[in-house]
Amino acid sequence: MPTNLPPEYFDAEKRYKAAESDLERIAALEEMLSKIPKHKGTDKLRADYRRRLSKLKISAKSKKQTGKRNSAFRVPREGPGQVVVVGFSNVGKSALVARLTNATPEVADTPFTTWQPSPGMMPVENVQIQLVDTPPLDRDYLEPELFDLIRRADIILLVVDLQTYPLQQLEGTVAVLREHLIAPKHLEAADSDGSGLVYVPLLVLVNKCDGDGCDEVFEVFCELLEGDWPLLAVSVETGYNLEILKHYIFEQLDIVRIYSKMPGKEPDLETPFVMRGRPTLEEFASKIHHDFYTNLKSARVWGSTTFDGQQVNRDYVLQDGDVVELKI
Ligand SMILES: Nc1nc2c(ncn2[C@@H]2O[C@H](COP(=O)(O)OP(=O)(O)OP(=O)(O)O)[C@@H](O)[C@H]2O)c(=O)[nH]1
Ligand SMILES: [Mg+2]
Repeated sequence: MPTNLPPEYFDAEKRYKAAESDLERIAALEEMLSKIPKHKGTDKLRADYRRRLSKLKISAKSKKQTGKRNSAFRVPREGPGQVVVVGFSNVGKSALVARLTNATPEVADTPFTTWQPSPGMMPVENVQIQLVDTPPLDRDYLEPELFDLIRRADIILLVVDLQTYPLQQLEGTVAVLREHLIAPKHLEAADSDGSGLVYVPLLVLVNKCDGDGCDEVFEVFCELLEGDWPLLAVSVETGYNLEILKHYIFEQLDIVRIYSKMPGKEPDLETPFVMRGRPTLEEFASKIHHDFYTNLKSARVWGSTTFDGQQVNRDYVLQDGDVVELKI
């Protein structure tokens, strides 16, 4: 055993020995490998570990194929939209979800910390939007179900680290997504070979925009970037631009908040019914209760495009902030 191994190697080795699953063993072994200095004296050790790693990966894959599907990768939707945070390792995905939501995913400066998706709810204005942290996409073995989750996302937040080759990270992440038939929505019109692809709205978050000279580095990044990308420089650490991010997500989801009112009573303006797009009165009624949908006699609306208490039809298109009184 070479004597010049760093302490991080031994931490990873401890995790390897304590691991209870192949996936944990793979993560620990990958980290051990990345911590071994590359020189002649370590050639044999590294080759031996690589062999062990590939055996483990084959075993993990075959177990996956025969075993039952991994339910941790099926994240039930909550709230008006599911926003999935993706990117390479160590870019700050978990830190972002931990900062903006009630979830507490592990944040660490060692690579490959996150193993499973974990959702949290992010308050924006008076609604809660779901953000989902995910394992890094630069891992050798990736759960196919991870891509099902990303494919169904309402918005993908693609995080890169401004301080570590952000351009390569962006290209690399987009390439991994594309291999799994996921592409950014804004490229759809120009895509000449888009057969089979699912286009998902995507925002690039250029994280770790803190520290000396980060504005200039961000400028250079933008200059080198080809094409028009929706992107936002942020710092999870300092909170820079995170309010803008929250409102961007809110706008992108096209959220419409409707407040219901009982006849003769004041509306409850604290807790809206949250819908998206251009919901009709009928759709709102069915969201409240099936009886309202089937037996609706009349409805009145207080809102920006109506006069107070105006009677409306079932096909009236509701606006954000409308107060609705249903009668059955
Ligand atoms: N300077 C700086 N460091 C940050 C920022 N955001 C996250 N970090 C640090 O970056 C490291 C990695 O953060 P994580 O949130 O664990 O990264 P991740 O993308 O979830 O990593 P994986 O789970 O391995 O995919 C941690 O040490 C964080 O404290 C930031 O805005 N600025
Ligand atoms: Mg993480």
